[in-house]
Amino acid sequence: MAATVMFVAGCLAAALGGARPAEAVVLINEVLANPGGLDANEDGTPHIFQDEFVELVNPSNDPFTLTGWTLSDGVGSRHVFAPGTSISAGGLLVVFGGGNPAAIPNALKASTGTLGLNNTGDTVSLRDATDTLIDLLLYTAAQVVPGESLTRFPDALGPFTRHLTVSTHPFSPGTTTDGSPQLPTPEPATLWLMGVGLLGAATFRRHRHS
Ligand SMILES: [Ca+2]
Ligand SMILES: [Ca+2]
Repeated sequence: MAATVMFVAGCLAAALGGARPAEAVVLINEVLANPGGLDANEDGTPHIFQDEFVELVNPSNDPFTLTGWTLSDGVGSRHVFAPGTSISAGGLLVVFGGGNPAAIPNALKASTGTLGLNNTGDTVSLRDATDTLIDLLLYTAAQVVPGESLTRFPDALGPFTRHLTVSTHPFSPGTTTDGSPQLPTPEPATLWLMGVGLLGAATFRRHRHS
């Protein structure tokens, strides 16, 4: 019986290890401060300010509405999220400095017309509608590589790292580092592992009683 308990516990631990924290709030997930002549918003025009972006991620299992939330650089507020702006469960949302990011999934343009991300270092902060700080990225000039973003890896969970160290692409606005529109969903694996655990326990019991 002890072996059965340990087997099931191990499966549950493995399943929980890959689960998203249900209580997590929206986070800053990726920042491109220096587009480096690349057309990150895919509007056909490389632009030193318009192609800057800040990507957010919602690691929770429920959609989240960002009404009145703000994105700021070291100077002040650069974007206010319009009423009803939502980010899906496990989804991403990206704010570009400007241009026409129509080809990018879940993309917006900064409401002030710029994100103002300095190449020499800056702070990017996400605040809720009551101006409470939710997430902050402080980067230095040494971390800014032209044409390459800083991204959390794994998406939503890990620390910030250079995008090309975890991907063959220099950035991934609106998607995870591997190009998915959603964070990986642990539910099917969780159910599968729990199923294996229960099957294992049932088999073990049958053998004991036979
Ligand atoms: Ca562009
Ligand atoms: Ca991304």
